[in-house]
Amino acid sequence: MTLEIQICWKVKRHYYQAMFTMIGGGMKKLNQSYKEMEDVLPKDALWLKDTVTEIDPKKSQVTTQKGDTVAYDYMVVATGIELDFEKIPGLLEGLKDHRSGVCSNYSPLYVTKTYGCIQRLDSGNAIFTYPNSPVKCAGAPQKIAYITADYMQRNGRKNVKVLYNTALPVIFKAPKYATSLWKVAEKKKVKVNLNVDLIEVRPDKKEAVFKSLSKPDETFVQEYQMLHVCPPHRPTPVIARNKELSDSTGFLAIDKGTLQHVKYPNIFGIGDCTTLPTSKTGAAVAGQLGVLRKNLSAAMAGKTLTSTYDGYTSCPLVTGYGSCIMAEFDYDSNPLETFPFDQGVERRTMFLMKKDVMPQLYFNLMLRGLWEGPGIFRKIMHLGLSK
Ligand code: UQ1
Repeated sequence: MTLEIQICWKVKRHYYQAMFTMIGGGMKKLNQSYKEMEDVLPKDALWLKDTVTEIDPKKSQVTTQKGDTVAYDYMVVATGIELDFEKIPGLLEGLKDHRSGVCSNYSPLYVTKTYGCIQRLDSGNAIFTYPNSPVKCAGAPQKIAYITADYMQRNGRKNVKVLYNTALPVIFKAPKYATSLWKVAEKKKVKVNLNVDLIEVRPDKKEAVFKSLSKPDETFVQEYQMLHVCPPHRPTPVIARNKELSDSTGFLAIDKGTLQHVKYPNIFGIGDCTTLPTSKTGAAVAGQLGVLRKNLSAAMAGKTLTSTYDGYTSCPLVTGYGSCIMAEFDYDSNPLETFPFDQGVERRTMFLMKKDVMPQLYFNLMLRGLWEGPGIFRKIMHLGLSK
């Protein structure tokens, strides 16, 4: 049997989005975060420079924007998640205006604006928001708050007040790291407001409007000098409107252990487009890769699927210029730490891992299929004593 792999994706640049926080903090440049798509795709796969507009799982075929029909025997869906800047009135207007103080590390279009906002900030409120929707890299909205607070402390700018306004009822999903982050916030004088959702930006007045999620009828207005927004996210329409493939949330309905579609055994899913109940990160994708490789191969060989994803995800929580808490946890938010020391404390080594090692690991190993997450190292470092 010959195996033909087709990749259907129109975008010409491939970004390592995990670097965007570092770009926002002025520690990396945008041109370090991407490579041209043709340089990262496997040479022996056929690249269709097109977009899938419809999937017909009953016929095992997809339709593309150019109007072609492409049949498949097996399909891996990796359509990611979309940013919904439009959902918040005034946000795009603020982002597009260079002097507005409104920025977002979430898009390559705006990430280069953030560091200028930090550098110019000398008084007033710096507000950082987390929306009322699933997001990619759930730590990113607060990492940039700590980086900004650190910049203010290092430069003696005492008149700046840093606020982290999150729609979530917790500072972080995994309790172990939540405890650490409350301490970081206190030390860095970052005021954390839970259960508050950004609903409008008024760039002309430099005002942000929030809704209280615990008291739904209540809204309040805060002035800002700097406003960093994590926009609401939405599932990709090609999956969300396909009721055969998605669940009620609009994400690809796959088995949380095997990564196989719940109705169509010749479809698998990976990453942000799926219903996998874990934090959406690049590290989670790394953890899913090995399971996908083994189970897809088994399915293609007509064998039973034996590999199970445990929900592994990791979030390098950068807490300033030189410190990082390396959170790693599973579906149940239990720590799954790689290193034989407590990763719940801020460390310079973990900061250097995040800044210098991870991009290399990603571009040189993971994109070549040679990195399936640190699980194997975790076992070696713990010498089989723990998980
Ligand atoms: C990881 O595997 C990974 O993929 C290359 C990242 O980039 C998105 C990460 O940020 C992290 C933290 C991991 C996990 C690896 C280790 C060694 C903790």
